[in-house]
Amino acid sequence: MQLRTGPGWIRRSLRPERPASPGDFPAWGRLSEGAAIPLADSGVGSRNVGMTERVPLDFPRLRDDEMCARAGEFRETMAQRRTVRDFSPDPIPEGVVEACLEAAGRAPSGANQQPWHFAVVRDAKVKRRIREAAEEEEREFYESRAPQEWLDALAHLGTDAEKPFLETAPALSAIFQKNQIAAPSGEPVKTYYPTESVGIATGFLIAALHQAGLATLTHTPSPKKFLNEILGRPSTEKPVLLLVVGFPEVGCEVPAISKLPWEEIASFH
Ligand code: IYR
Repeated sequence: MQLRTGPGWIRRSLRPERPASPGDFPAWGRLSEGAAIPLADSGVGSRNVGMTERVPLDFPRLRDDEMCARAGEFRETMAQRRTVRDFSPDPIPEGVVEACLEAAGRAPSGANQQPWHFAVVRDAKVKRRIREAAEEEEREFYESRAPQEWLDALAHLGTDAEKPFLETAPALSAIFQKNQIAAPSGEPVKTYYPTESVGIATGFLIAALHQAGLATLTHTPSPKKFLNEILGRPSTEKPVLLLVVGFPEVGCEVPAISKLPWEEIASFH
């Protein structure tokens, strides 16, 4: 049984509640043969208070060859990911973004505080307001705020203050970082490693959207406080970035950039 102990806080009773099999309880899904994972807010992963119950870990141990195959397949999938700036207005099938957000919400976080909020915008009028506010910031950035060194570093991307994709793309996800959350008493408590946690969850989200067949752009107008106002988010939440989500425009081109070989980004000790 779940006990609500305060706004957004859930405490699990100490009696384990595992379903007999994944099919017996719709909130549980199959990760792979024999591995049941809780998908919805079943208490596992929510904001527990105090020491929680322990449950056995479902961890399917793969054969060595399958591990290699899967690692290679994921590498190929991720190698296909490109940041897109020209979006088609094609709508995203129902449920895709929602499932990807659920995947993002499975990211690890400091003290499992899950210090993130993803505000998804699909309404044309709200997208327009965001575009107008973002372009105002961007004009200042490109005309005066950005040092020449920064503009030089960006030159190869061909970006400017015009952000039509903020209206063309079918969805935007504004990602907010919570530097504090409410304790069961209602008192604000500090979150730990919120920047790292939100970065990891954002990575999960980008990977999930990509493997679901969607393109993204990590857009970072600066400053972004206008997002709190337009989306009605509290001032305690820091807007981190705007993820633009959709399909590339037909004939979309991307800069011919390359990624460093893995030998250059990793070392073994
Ligand atoms: N926010 C600006 C500038 C910009 C900054 C970085 I760092 C980029 O990788 C790309 C663009 C813009 O969105 O145009």
